[in-house]
Amino acid sequence: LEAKALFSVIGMTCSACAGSVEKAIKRLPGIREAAVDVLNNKAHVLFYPSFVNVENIRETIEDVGFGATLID
Ligand code: 9UX
Repeated sequence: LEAKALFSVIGMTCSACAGSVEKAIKRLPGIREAAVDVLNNKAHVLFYPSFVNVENIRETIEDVGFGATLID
């Protein structure tokens, strides 16, 4: 079954920032959908928990150079 996570992402200042975060999340295994919203500083992710978890996704966002906190 898929799970849903919403992250607060700190430090994105243009839409290309959001694009690079989205691309990095989508490169992980077990991601169904990733939508990064630069205006609201959010990342919405649908994923399969048997392949990837919230901390994997959070660390991936940070590896791209942004702060990430799970909010829901
Ligand atoms: Mo936009 Mo983000 O010029 O690192 S890509 S600020």
